[in-house]
Amino acid sequence: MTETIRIARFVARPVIVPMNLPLQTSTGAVARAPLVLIDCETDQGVRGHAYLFSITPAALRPLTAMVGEMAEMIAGDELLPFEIERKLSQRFTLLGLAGLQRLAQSGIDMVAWDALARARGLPLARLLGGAPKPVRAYNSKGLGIMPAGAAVDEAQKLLAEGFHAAKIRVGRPDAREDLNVVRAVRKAVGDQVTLMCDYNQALTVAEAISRGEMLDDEGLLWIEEPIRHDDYAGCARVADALRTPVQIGENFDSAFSMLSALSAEACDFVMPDVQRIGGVTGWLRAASLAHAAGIEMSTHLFSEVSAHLLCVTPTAHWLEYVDWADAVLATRLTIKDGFALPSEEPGNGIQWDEAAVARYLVS
Ligand code: SMN
Ligand code: MG
Repeated sequence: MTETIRIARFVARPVIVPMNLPLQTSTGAVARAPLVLIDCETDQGVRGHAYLFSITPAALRPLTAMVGEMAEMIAGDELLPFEIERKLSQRFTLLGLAGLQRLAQSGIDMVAWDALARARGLPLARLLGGAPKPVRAYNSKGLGIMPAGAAVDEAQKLLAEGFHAAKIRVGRPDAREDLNVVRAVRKAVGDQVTLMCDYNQALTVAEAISRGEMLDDEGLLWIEEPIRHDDYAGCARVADALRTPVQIGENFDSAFSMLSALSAEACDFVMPDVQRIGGVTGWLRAASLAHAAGIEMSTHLFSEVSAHLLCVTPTAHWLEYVDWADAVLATRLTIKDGFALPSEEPGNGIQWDEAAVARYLVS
């Protein structure tokens, strides 16, 4: 007999935590991580955990409030992520399933799946029908926009943490500066290391093509978000013009957006973000699309949950590793020889360090 598990309550707490390395992108700096820590307690007292990243502190309180309002709509319901998704998507259709609404709903979904995994005593990957296994990972927590010398030092530091891959942020005002940095890092780390680059939407289509051609012989695994994220026709022109694969996806706000991108042949690889694609549920739907399209799928931020998700992704490519929630986590994703090792502990790998949470709580 399967027991029915019900949602007793949710708790959403805003924190702003220090980052080990601040990150300068072409569109702004991320120096502290504003996070909404979400707990979901079942009627049997099991607690699930997940967090959202509001990117800017300005969005932290509204996002926390949104999670709280949404949580009230499903308190007492059976703990069934697909049913929760159906209910919340219906209730919010007229407002629009995007922006903070989307993040909040993804957070509710992630924490619901975690509570379910813990209630069943299974790691998330096993609950989803797979098993925790090593996933290829790149260290993405640094290599922001910085001078070549600093980038070389930082690349060596990032690789020394057990990685064989790292991502360089590009989009400096002078294109030659980007090229100098990519070449300096390549020279310092050698040919065996995998390097990607990320423009964070900085360019026009014409700039993306000329700057992309400039980087085409540098052996980069991908060029990420060269232009505005939702200009799929423009992305397709860029992808068509370049030999280096074009990567997009962190801004897909559902599997439907990803389908539009794939239909437009906007990119060579995809990397949905679990807090935008619709949590674990949205991820599974996107993973099926990538499988059907025969396209490699990587993750974006949220390394702990994402490591489990890659284990059940048919076209799993790379895990993006960042440690931005570390200050409030009691657990750490294990990194070894270029791979992340999701754990066999029940749940998604997230456990709060409550003393640290108390320290960084935004009142
Ligand atoms: C990124 C996204 C959001 C915050 C910081 C950095 C970047 C990445 O686009 O892909 O890591
Ligand atoms: Mg990116």
